[in-house]
Amino acid sequence: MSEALVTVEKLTQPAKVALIRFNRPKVMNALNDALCKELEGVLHSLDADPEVHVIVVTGNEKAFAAGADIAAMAEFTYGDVYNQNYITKYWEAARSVRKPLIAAVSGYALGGGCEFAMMCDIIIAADNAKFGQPEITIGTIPGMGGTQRLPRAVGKAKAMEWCLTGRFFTAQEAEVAGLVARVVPADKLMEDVLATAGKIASYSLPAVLKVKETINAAFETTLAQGLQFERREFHGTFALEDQKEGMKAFVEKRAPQFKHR
Ligand code: CO8
Repeated sequence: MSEALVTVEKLTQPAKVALIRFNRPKVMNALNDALCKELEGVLHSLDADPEVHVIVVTGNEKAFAAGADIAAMAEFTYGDVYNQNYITKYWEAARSVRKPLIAAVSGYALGGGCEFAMMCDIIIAADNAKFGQPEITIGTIPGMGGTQRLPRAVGKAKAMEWCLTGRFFTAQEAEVAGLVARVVPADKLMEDVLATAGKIASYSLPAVLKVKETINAAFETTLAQGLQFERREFHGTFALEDQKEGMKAFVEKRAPQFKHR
């Protein structure tokens, strides 16, 4: 049997956290169709798994993912990509995940690799990480959201410069620009990411899901609609047992015991 292109572990420490790793080390985790299909299945099943509250995605020390598999893509015709709904076919799965997705980025996150990291909810980068949208250097353009999510994250000036020149940018530049939540020493990346994932997983799951949904609404709505949505969801938390428990525990000066309902 061939080796899995993405590996999955459900961790016990921290609890309720799943760790996905891209596993094509010989080609810098280039994203071919087979890998994308496996990832789609894994994301669907972890999102539906009640034992998992937070999903971490990572690569290896050298590469998170160096983009779409260029050797495979080189042969595609317009008819192939259009008829097969290339990219949309597998990557809508990531967009529909309701649980928090954390990208732990070490090494290269280029093209589709950078774009997948941007689909995640939090990016934590090792200090050796290199991001980039180098599609222009191979005669194409970002196709997995780079031209849309990058300007939303870092503004037009940097998005234009990075997409038009294809220049790789460092973890530090990414942090200053607001693309990544935090930069940490490479040898501490997983420790830091798993501590973050564990903290989120320790909270009430419905409250966590509502935070993700309401923040994402900020990118799809007017301010007035977004505020109204937030207010309704905030009111909605008062129907949760976990809100009662969380506030009661604060008043009683003890740790809350969330039941995720
Ligand atoms: N696709 C296929 N193979 C790759 C890719 C890639 N994206 N990146 C690296 N490899 C392969 C190399 O060909 C090489 O293979 P081999 O050992 O057989 O020669 C191996 O990985 C190691 O790479 P290098 O020898 O080049 O290692 P270096 O350390 O010299 O350089 C780099 C590393 C900088 C990452 C370099 O390999 C590179 O520039 N890679 C291409 C980066 C790129 O242009 N990415 C964008 C691709 S286009 C894209 O992502 C479109 C997005 C929309 C679609 C997404 C759908 C999934």
